[in-house]
Amino acid sequence: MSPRAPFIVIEGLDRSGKSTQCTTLINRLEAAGIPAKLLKFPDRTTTIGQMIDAYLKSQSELDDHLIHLLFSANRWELASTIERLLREGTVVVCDRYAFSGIAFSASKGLPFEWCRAPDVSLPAPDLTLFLDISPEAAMARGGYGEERYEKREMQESVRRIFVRLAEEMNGEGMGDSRSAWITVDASQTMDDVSEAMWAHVQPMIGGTHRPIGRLWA
Ligand code: Z5A
Ligand code: MG
Repeated sequence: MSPRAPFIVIEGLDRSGKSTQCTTLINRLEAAGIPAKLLKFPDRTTTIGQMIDAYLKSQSELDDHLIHLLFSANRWELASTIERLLREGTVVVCDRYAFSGIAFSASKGLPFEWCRAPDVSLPAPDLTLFLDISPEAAMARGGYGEERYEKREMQESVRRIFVRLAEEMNGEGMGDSRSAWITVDASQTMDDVSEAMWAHVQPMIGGTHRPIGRLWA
């Protein structure tokens, strides 16, 4: 049986350069002749995604629990597509995933385990690259402050929860859903960040015979 492609998630704080680096990574994979697909969460194009978009732009108000469930539902909308692509041999690169879901909602005060529950059993990434940057350095970058979560206290709390998730993902007790979580210093130049990421992606591009994992299951 031919190997399946790896599932790579890019996470990080706001303005850490996730979208920039996802595009660079996809271009690099395609230039090497490797089929690759970029997905982004929230996917604002679906009906659920449009509700999330209106909420993020403060055009609508939703209960904190409800918006959390919509973010998760937005991932489940694409779960079977992710699995199909991986089995077909297409590397899936995902701009944010369930970790953002937990980090942002728990920062608003919702219980951590309640936040995790709806994402349990989603396809698990084989590699999560976490772009780490201080909230101060992120704020100095373009576009900061236009959406509702782009406030300093929120970003500091989000960062603490990402650190907790990182420890868990690399820890014992994750069973089959254990996957590598690598923290990358996102305050470097764009080229240095993409080189640091490539060093972890390149060894995976031949594919894997490991079954697709289930997140936290
Ligand atoms: N959210 C949630 O609550 N629950 C969930 O389940 C999910 C998300 C999935 C929107 O996300 C919000 O949804 C987000 C989390 C919440 N909350 N907030 N705030 P989004 O992913 O759509 O957000 P975005 O609008 O794409 O912004 P971003 O992701 O925060 O930015 P980024 O992708 O990390 O950065 P970038 O766009 O690549 O770069 C930002 C700027 O910095 C740009 O001008 C670049 O040219 C510059 N840049 C990038 N890299 C560098 C370096 N290395 N040096 C200097 N300048 C750089
Ligand atoms: Mg982005």
